[in-house]
Amino acid sequence: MTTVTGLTQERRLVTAIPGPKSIEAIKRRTEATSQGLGMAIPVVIERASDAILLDIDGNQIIDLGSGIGVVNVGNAASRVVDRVIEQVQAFTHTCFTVAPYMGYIEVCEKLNALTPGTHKKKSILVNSGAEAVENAVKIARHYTKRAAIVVFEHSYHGRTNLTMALTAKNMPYKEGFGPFAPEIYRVPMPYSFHWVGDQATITADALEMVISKIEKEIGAHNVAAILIEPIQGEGGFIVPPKGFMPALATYAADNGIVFIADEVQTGFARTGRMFAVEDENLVPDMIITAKGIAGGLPLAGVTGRAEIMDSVHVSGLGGTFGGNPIACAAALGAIETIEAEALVARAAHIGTVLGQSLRALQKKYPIIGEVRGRGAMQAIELVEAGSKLPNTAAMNAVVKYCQSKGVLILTAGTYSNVIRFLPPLVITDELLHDAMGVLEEAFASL
Ligand code: PLZ
Repeated sequence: MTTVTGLTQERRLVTAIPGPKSIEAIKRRTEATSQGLGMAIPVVIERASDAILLDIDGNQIIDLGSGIGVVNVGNAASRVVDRVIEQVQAFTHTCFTVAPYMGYIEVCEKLNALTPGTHKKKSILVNSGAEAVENAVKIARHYTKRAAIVVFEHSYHGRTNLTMALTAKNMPYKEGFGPFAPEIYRVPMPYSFHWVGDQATITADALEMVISKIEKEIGAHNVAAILIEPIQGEGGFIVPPKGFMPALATYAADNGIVFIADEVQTGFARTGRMFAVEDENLVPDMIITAKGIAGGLPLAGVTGRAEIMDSVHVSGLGGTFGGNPIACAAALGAIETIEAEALVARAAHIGTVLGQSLRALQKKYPIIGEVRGRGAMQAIELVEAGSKLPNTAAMNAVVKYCQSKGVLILTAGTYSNVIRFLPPLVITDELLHDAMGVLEEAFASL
């Protein structure tokens, strides 16, 4: 694995975290940028390569977040960088709906081929996950001539007005930002850790509740789409019990409802499959991609059945920057990297390594209520020992400790008590073990 920036893949601290240069730079950040923007770690990054971030003080930090599940192929991956340089020298922009170019067409061909299902598919490209979700909803409504959208508890779909309405959690995403878009209906999500019964019972209970809500409170014939994350990301890596999603997809098909999988966080090899829905052989009518699609450049896609995607009139879809040629070149480089470096299998391997370490930790520390996830998308939910009450204080303390030792980890969860692991898929086993060692020290220090 080579990157252009070529940093050695090792953790190395030369100052405290944050170091003096970062402290000065963060003062400028505070002066220049809105406090509405959060910050996971208070260091300023100068370079990055694969799973290592180098800050302006010279510290090398292990990246277990991938910029929220984006640099799956590694930071500054060489195939991405090479193609970007070639493209930026050729041309930077035409607007695809003004004068088309091959990169956009090739990314759509790849999406149509890589997403599940052998039916005829078509795609569009946009700039962000939220914009892709908005377009999927627009297209589903246009196709079905229905308005209602069914979404789930604990879901996250973005920060634009429509996607805030689709997102479940109030703080920090929605507080004070309303009014929200209408015709969004929220239904229960089977969150096994907090529900009662075995997996089969939870699946049956959840399906009964969801379908009853759709039929009694909305009317199935009014529903344009069911929109679901195959594993909920920001909500806390909530994995639905086996059988839940396939049964929903069947219900959707029986009732003329478009079944949409939001694979923004789960997609592009993250879960040990190219797309998480493949785990249950599920074929969604539409699939939303972003984050990992372009190795760090802003790009997102909506891929769906050709008859759905073509139901929109000419010029009904678009946007100035959507599918920018540089982002498309990056996507082709990222997809090539996933294939050439067998990153789907690599994600599964990371899942095994992380899963083993985290379960061993759980045996020693009863505040780890659950270890869950799939592939390189793993999480631990922290509780008050002996209960299922959220332990936000422990989460914050563990994250802070890891940061101070040069390991960047991210949080999540409706109850703000989940630590999530989303490493670049090219991370070495040595770095993973090193990071897990620091995590163990963090729990020991509590
Ligand atoms: N759908 C499933 O995970 C983005 C949000 C980070 P955008 N998740 C990270 C933050 O704090 O804003 C996400 C997602 C799922 C949609 C989105 C939205 O993608 O590219 O951030 O718009």
